[in-house]
Amino acid sequence: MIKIYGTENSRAVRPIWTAEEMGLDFDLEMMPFPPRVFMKEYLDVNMLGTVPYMIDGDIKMTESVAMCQYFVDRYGPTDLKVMPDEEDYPNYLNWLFHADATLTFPQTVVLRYKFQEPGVADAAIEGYSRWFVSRLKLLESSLEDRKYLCSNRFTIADICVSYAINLAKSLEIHQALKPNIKRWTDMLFEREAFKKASSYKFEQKT
Ligand SMILES: N[C@@H](CCC(=O)N[C@@H](CS)C(=O)NCC(=O)O)C(=O)O
Repeated sequence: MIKIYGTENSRAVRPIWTAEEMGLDFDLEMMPFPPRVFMKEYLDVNMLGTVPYMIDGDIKMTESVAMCQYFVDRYGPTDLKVMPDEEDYPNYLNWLFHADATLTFPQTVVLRYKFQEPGVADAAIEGYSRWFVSRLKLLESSLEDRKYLCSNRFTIADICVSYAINLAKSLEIHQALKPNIKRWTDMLFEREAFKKASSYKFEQKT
């Protein structure tokens, strides 16, 4: 049985959403955030203390986008995956990497200095928020003439990239909701599997 460790509103939404879309059976452990502070025993499971973390038999993974790729590759066939012989395959790969290497990277600085260490580096909040918004150019212009990012259908590229917009809402970076991005995420976040993936909460044991 697949086991996923997560926290609310974290990148864990990506593999959970993918698993829900595919109807996979999985066991989910929701924790308080950040688990390395509020659930120290989690460091015995994942030494990095980050979420998500996924275990499937002997397989252990720490990267949310890679988990989505693993699910569609290992447990497909599914339309959520773009095949190497499809025209949009290079775009699919590019979006999967773009999701973190370009988009969520500046957001993590905002998260840290806005909510975790307020007062330590206030200038970084504004600077990295602006930098993030300027990095949305490619996404906004790509969505000008298409409903989904790749192959005219919903894929894990949409799941992985839209997490950055979900996070922007939590970080109160309202400028991220450019017209095409807003239309696209309004549609994606209405999916039942997304609503279910976002509904899982940590419950304190009494
Ligand atoms: N590359 C990892 C990043 C994981 C990551 O940094 N997750 C954040 C939450 S979205 C986290 O665990 N932060 C808490 C911490 O670093 O202690 C992924 O995409 O899964």
